[in-house]
Amino acid sequence: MKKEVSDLLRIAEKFATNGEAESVEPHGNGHINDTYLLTSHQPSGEPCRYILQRMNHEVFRDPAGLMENITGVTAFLQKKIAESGGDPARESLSVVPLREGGSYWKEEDGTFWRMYRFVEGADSFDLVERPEDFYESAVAFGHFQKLLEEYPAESLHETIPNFHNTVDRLKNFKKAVEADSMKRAGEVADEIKFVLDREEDCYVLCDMLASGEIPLRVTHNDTKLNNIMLDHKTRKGICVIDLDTVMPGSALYDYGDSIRFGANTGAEDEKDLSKISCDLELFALYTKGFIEGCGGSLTKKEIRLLPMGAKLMTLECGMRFLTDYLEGDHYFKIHRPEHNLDRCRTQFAMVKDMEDKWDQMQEIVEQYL
Ligand code: ADP
Ligand code: GN1
Ligand code: MG
Repeated sequence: MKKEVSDLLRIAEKFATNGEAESVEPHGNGHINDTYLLTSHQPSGEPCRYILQRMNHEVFRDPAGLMENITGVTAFLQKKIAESGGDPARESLSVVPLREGGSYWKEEDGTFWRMYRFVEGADSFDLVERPEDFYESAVAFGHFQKLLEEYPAESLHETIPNFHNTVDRLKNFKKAVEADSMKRAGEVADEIKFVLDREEDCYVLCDMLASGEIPLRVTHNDTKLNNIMLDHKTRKGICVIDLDTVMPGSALYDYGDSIRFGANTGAEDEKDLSKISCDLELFALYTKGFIEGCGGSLTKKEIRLLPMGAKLMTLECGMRFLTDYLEGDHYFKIHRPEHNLDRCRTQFAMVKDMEDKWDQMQEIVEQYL
């Protein structure tokens, strides 16, 4: 479903950009949407940049509901940021509307498109280059959640039902093993066993949310490092992006997913598993930043459960990569044949390392109780 540049420019023209769209090229390393950088020139000659995205409507079944969430959340954030003296145009995503009105464009071929203003003077990272960056991302993700504390959760569409319901993910994983549609289960027997040996863990957060022991909050749910823009000058987390999964969830999801990705000493798709481990210094830095960013809103129970959040988000993500591999790689974008299997293996190696370091992880979080 790849589009020609001429088509992309034609689609871009539907949106209320400044000036005429001039060039468009693929951008970023997201696994879900097709992302392009669009440059236009204003009459003054000044370039102006935008993000043009094809929303993955196989993953997000209700693009209209998704965009309603995003326009609602960004408007809410912009108001809050302005009230506290910040710059709403840089510190929040801004949706560029269609010239004819509306927040997204539906092509005749059934694809869905949207546009954001490009957050200038900032970068997103696929690996932690400097520990301070990881700390700043934690402050920003924590603060993001704090800002959304009063957002009317009931108005949010559930863009992917049961997104971080680990029990439901386990059920789907077992179905994929059972069906074995690609005849791949035999070669990944060790990975399947890894999950089944940890079946009980999958219930921990779901049960606590159901019993009210930990609160349901409005959370981001996809807090990997490349979903935050760090300011070039200040290196602060200036803007949280990729708001497709903002939904009711647990603070432990946001915390855990960041640790899963950013505290790993290797890349998410590293083939050499000896490079994979949970860096405890990064773990401690992120913990400090996230608790600070949340501004006192985390309960003691949540703080105590932070290591469990990290472990479960990592196990869940590995299970999702493995499920996709067993089902024939339909969900996550892959760039080589066993990409999802490689990704699954790094996640499980990270889980194993966290289990070995469990007491130290617990000690790190306990100083905040
Ligand atoms: P996906 O859901 O596929 O991960 P994202 O919305 O995260 O898509 O976009 C992919 C990448 O594009 C991001 O990691 C980031 O580098 C870049 N990006 C997205 N939105 C913006 C924006 N408004 N300004 C600058 N860069 C952006
Ligand atoms: C996807 O969209 P992106 O690339 O930021 C996925 C996350 C996974 C992540 C693994 C909507 O995130 O849940 O944790 O890949 N997003 C969706 O890298 O499924
Ligand atoms: Mg992303």
